[in-house]
Amino acid sequence: KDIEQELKTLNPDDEFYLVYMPLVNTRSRQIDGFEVLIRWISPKLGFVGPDEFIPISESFGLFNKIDSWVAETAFKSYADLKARLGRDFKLSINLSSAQLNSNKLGVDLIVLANQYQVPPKQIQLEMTETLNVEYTQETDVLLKVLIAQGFNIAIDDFGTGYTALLQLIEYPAKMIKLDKTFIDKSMEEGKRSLLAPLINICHSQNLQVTAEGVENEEIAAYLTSIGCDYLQGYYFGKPERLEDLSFDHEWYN
Ligand code: G
Ligand code: G
Ligand code: MN
Ligand code: NA
Repeated sequence: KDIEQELKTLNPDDEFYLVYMPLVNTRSRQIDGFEVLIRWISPKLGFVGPDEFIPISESFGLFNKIDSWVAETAFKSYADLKARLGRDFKLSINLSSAQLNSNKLGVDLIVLANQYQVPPKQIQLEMTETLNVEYTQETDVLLKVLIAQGFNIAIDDFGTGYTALLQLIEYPAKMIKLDKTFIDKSMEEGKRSLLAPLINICHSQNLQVTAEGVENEEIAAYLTSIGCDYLQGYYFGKPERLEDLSFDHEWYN
């Protein structure tokens, strides 16, 4: 109730901010991009996590505002981040499933990418619960328009129960992101044999694979050995505000 009220009235620039989490390419062991995550500190409620406020914002139709703010703020930072990094990189943003039936989102993304001169091919759009929600004609059109513009679609949180393998293959995505809980389970003795075939199936369908929640070198090395394409996790970097990202690590060369 309070969350809803605060979300309705806040000025996003005052209360939201973004944190950036590195995406590491397993072949080069270099940073190839960042996933952008939203954070909210409310003067009244304190820190509220996205796990809590995103579902609420969706149920009250406030998500358009939040997604557009995230996209705009992330795209605005692209040129600066590219200059600091010294090369091009991918920006990955999470989209709310609640919006995937509206073409407002598509228009916003295209306009904003153009306005801030971010090539859509450098942008990855992560979608989760969508796969749960009905895949409507509108969703299909929206995704095809975005893909035609060059945007990349990723399926987020695979392994948490929402996505079936068949849906995965039919979805027009280029990337699948394996959730931390799924990676952790698959690393247990006796279960390791599950991961490599899954990665092979993805590759056979032209899907690249990102593993999330990588916390140490052992897991990183193992995932690399079975063909995982990208790694993400605290081992390579926690989500940090732009000004707190430090580029002196070996994976930033
Ligand atoms: O970053 P954290 O682990 O607290 O994120 C919790 C959940 O909220 C994750 O599922 C994440 O994908 C989602 N999330 C974080 N930032 C955003 C955002 O900017 N937009 C959307 N739609 N979801 C986000
Ligand atoms: O749903 P999504 O994968 O977008 O959520 C990303 C969230 O997962 C981040 O907010 C982050 O807090 C959490 N996360 C990412 N990497 C790690 C990790 O290596 N360890 C732990 N414990 N949490 C992680
Ligand atoms: Mn994500
Ligand atoms: Na997510």
